Amino acid sequence: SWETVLKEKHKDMLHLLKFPYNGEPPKRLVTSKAITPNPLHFVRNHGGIPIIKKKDFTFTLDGLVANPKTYTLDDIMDESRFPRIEETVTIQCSGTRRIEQIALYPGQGDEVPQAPWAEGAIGTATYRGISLKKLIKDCGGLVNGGKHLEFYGADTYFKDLDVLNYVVSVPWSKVKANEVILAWEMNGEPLPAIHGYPLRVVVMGYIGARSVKWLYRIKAIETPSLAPVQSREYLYFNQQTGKHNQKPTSGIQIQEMPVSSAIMSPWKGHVIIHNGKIHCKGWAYSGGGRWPERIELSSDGGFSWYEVPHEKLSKKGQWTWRTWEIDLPCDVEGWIEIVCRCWDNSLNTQPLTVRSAWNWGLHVTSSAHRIPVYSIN
Ligand code: MTE
Ligand code: MO
Repeated sequence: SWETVLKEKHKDMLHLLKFPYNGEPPKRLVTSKAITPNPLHFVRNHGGIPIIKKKDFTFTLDGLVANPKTYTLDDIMDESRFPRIEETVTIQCSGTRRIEQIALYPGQGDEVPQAPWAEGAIGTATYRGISLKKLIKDCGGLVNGGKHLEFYGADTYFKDLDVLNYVVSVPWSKVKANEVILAWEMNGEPLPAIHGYPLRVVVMGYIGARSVKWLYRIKAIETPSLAPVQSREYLYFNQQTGKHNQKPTSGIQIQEMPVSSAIMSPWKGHVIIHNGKIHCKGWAYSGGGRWPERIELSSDGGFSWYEVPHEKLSKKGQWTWRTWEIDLPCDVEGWIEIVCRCWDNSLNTQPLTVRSAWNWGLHVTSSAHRIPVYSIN
């Protein structure tokens, strides 16, 4: 599986964890393109990387559907049965920018839970596949109270003392809206093994955790999945919940990410020589089909804000991030704090401090991004 990492990923990927493999692109490359090249797309795994041959692959749709069926990849790709769709989608892990919450974590140093993601646990690709809705129809539709679709990944991981497959679910309403794709192609290439070859789910506008890789089964069920990834991980707790009183019922299942953004250049601690302007670049994203409408930067810690000019924003898309650049006016010397915040098309914006969004589990670090830098003249 390490060979797969070396073969498929860019040589400068930051390997956060070797097993299960978790990696993100280095800061200077996160926003080098509005569509992330495959070798630079972040990778989030809970277990190993299954190597599945196309000829050995079958996939079953069962549970609360009228006629459960098993398909080969050729069946799924048969254009006379299922129209193909192509969609550019940003996948963001709800752990993105977790390092900023870790910095405030009381157990820092000894037991930091979860992967220490920086700003690169987000990537954008054009996926080709079919709408899951068509496949449900092909199986005669949902019956007997079927309301959620549970996805099974072929990889396994340890949870407590059990060996489990990766399993999560999404509600039927999401599938019905044609916002769930079964994809075999990523940016014009077959899915890389590390991203789920031969078939993965892509759920538009939901956190990455719902986009199951190495898909081998979909089961129609009545309630959200009871599997641990859905019911015990990826929960958003409140400020009163900690290690002593954590229970799944006190967390909200994270589905759509709120609006967020990140400054990818300059870097924290950089020493800059500026003559009134600092060149900055980064990304902004909002979940649930909302998109970044306005991005603002401050060079004085958030007292005055400048809007990124529209021509410096990448194209708007319902399911995608926007990358941006700005020559940020700066009349501060010495200690400078660059801050970025985004407004989405529903006029949601970001909390101003990490502390105000801090939560047990260290998910959804969506506060305005703050980069302290220094200037010399
Ligand atoms: N699918 C399987 N089978 N196993 C996994 O561990 N991780 C999920 C999701 N799908 C995962 C999975 C999580 S938490 C994220 S953020 C995305 O995959 C990341 O997708 P990527 O690795 O293609 O970037
Ligand atoms: Mo994730």
